[in-house]
Formats: sequence, structure tokens, C-alpha cells
Amino acid sequence: MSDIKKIKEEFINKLKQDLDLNSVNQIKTDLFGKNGKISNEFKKLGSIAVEERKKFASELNSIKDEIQTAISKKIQDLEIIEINSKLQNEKIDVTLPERSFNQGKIHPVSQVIDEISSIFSEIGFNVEEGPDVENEYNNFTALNTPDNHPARDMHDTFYLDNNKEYLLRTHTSPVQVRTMLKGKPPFKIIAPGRTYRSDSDQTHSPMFHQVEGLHIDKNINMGHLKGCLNYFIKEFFEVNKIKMRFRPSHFPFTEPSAEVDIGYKIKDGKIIIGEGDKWLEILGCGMVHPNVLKNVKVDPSKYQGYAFGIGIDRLAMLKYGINDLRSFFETDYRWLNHFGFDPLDVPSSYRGLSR
Ligand code: 2NM
Repeated sequence: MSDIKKIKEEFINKLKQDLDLNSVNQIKTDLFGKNGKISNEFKKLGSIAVEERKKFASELNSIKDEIQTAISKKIQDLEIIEINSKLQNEKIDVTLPERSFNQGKIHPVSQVIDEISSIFSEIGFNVEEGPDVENEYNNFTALNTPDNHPARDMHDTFYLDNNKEYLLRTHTSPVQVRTMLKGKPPFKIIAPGRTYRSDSDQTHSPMFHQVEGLHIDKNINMGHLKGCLNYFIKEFFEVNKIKMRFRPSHFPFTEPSAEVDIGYKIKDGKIIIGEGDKWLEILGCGMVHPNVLKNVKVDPSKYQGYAFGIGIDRLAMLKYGINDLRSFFETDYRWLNHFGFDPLDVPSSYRGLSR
């Protein structure tokens, strides 16, 4: 028997076996691949005597065609078997109810922190963060609030040890302290985050949120403070003009100190910022006390600046019409679904991202 006939015989026997698609493809490669048996027969053509070449070639060609046809048919058959088995096994019941789908929402407090960070970023403030657990030096002493200072009692501090060395920060000012201690002026930062005071009623939660700002440079004055707050309030409440007034106040870490009110009125049960003759206190501020600068190794004869502290929770309530502070922290999914924000929706106040 000629080599070609042997190859064909062998092939016919193989094809009778129980084959899958992979093994048929393997057979194909074994015959027609670079070093395949049929391919090798074709390579012999050149060395065969001219008289026999024609016969050999025609025999080889016809066997090649036969085998290729048989392989194609086998592949087709196997594919049909596969499709039929899928049709048998993968029935889809279109009458089944759909799976439930939960889309998460962004908490209004997180939303407002992002909005505030974006607004201050645009005028050159960096966002800084620090730990919720602080030492008493960063939270009080460095901020010109020594041991016997009455303001310490005002804060209703949660102490974590009997020595009153560690505590839950009562404001985010320790972040400014840390930032100034580890760097060199100028400083232009905001510090948003959680803060804690032992206080709980309709308008106070023991855990609440603050953003504090700080701008220290060679010639920063109260005019800069006023301009900065004016810009922030207009951007935050998305209005073109606001009424703002500074009332004298006292903080140990600033001198002079002020509380800032904005004008508003109520129309059809809704609050309108920037109009009317009612006043709403929204933040505290002042020029950073020289003692604070000394404590964080900044020379008060060369540098000065302003600082401010804003309660985030009340700002969020005002902007988004939420009237119960405690609802913020009850983790009620129905509430969050109603007041929360779509994570994929980019609001206009995220100008940094949408522009
Ligand atoms: C306020 C009011 C006034 C304040 C001061 C500082 C620091 F660290 F620079 F001294 N940070 N924040 C500050 C000043 C905070 O909150 C009502």
C-alpha cells in the first residue's frame, strides 16, 4: 500500500472514534499543519521522477480533498450536536421575576463635604485629613487653650484615658496644627471630617462634621477672610448675591474672632438665601492667634492669617431641606434612598470634574 493510502486508512479509522471538536482540530493539524503528514507528502513531489509525478500528484490531491471534506463535515456535525445539547440544557424561563437590584446612594454629608472641597480647591486650598483620635496637645494646648482654660469645658470632650492625654477630637483644628508642624508657610488648607462632643439633643449629635479652613502667608488680613467666605457661601448655595454680617465673638485660637451670619427669608415654606431680613449663624472665624503660630513654629512677626470653622451637618440640612439632624445618623435605607445622591450623577457644583 502506498504511503498516501496508509495515511487515508489511518484517518478513516480515527474519524470513527468518539471525537470532540478539539481532537478533530488536532487531527487536522497532524495532517495539514507545517509538519503534517499530507504536507510532507506534497514536499516529496519535487524529488519524484517526472513519469510518476503526475499520477502521484493527482492521487495526493484527491485524497487531500476527500480528507478535507470529511473533516469539514465532522466539524459541522459536532457543532450541531453542541448546539442541540445547549438548547436542551439551557432553557431560559422568561416568566421568572427579575433579580432585585440595589443602587447605592451617597450620603448628604459626604456629598456636601465633596462640594465644599471642590469649591475651596478652586481658589487654591489643599484638602488635609487627620486622625479622629488625637492627643490633648494638638486638640487644645497648641491652639492656645491651656489646661485650666474654660473653653475646655465648653467642648464636653470624650477622653479616652484617665490622664486625659488622648481624646476624640472636638474640632478639626488639630489637622491644621499637624499640617503647620510638618511643613513651612505659606499654608492654604481646609480640613473636613468627623468631630466629637458629648452633646445630644434635637440639634446636637455626639458625632458631627466640620470643615475648618486656614490661610497663612505674609500679608493675609481680615479682608481676605471676608472675600473668601463671601465667595464660598455664594458658590455653596448657588446664588449670585448674599447678605453677610460679622459679629464679634471669642475663640482662644483667634484674635479678633467673629461669628458670621447670612441673610435669608422663608417663602412658601422654603428657605431663600441672600434675600430677606432674617439672620442665620453659619460659621466662626478670626485671625489666627500669635500664640498658636508660635506653638506650631511659625514666626508671628513674619506670618499671619485667618481661620474659620463651619458645621457641615447643618449646612447640608439647609441646602437639601432636611429638618432632623438625627436622621443623618440613623442609617435608614429608605431615608438614604430619598435624600442620598446618585453616585453617577455629577452635580454642577463639582465644577472641577465637569468642566
Ligand atoms: C473656628 C473658629 C475660628 C480655627 C483655628 C484654627 C487654627 F488651627 F489655625 F488655629 N483652625 N480653625 C478656627 C478659628 C475654628 O471654628 C468655629
